[in-house]
Amino acid sequence: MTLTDNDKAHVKSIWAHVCSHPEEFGAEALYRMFVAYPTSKTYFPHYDMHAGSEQIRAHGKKVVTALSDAVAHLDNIGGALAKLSDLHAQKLRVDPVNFRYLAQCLLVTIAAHCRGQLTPEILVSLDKFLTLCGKILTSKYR
Ligand code: HNI
Repeated sequence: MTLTDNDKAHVKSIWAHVCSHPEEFGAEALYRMFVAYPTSKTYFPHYDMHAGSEQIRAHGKKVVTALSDAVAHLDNIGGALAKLSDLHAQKLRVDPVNFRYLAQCLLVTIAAHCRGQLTPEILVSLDKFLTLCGKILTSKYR
């Protein structure tokens, strides 16, 4: 899967809203994932699972910041996410299905806060981008 120039422009335009509030968007998406897909919680046994907990906020910020780095390098997302790709495949060993869950919850969070800006066309491009990031983060599994 590749992003067209149109996709790249769409992703950059919507991400401008997201990256100005990384902790808020990230924490809400993570909390939504934990509630909607409880099996995803098994990777975070050490976390306080209450909405807005310090750990969820800190981790949410890290996730969105990593995605912002990918948005800044849309022509080389693999390079931008290379270290995280090693970490998730070799150390964390997260079941790939969870990347779909998180992408879904990020989309819902962005839809809830960016309403008018998230046109159907931008939604398609953003979904492609998040799917691509998930593919890259699970590409080194063996
Ligand atoms: Ni993920 C750690 C980015 C999906 C489980 N993850 C990180 C870190 C970043 C990150 C950044 C911190 C690395 C560091 O400290 O060096 N994760 C991302 C991104 C995505 C993603 C960009 C997808 C878009 N991670 C997921 C998913 C799960 C997941 C879907 C499981 C449901 N990640 C983890 C766990 C850690 C982690 C577990 C360690 C967290 C901790 O606090 O110990």
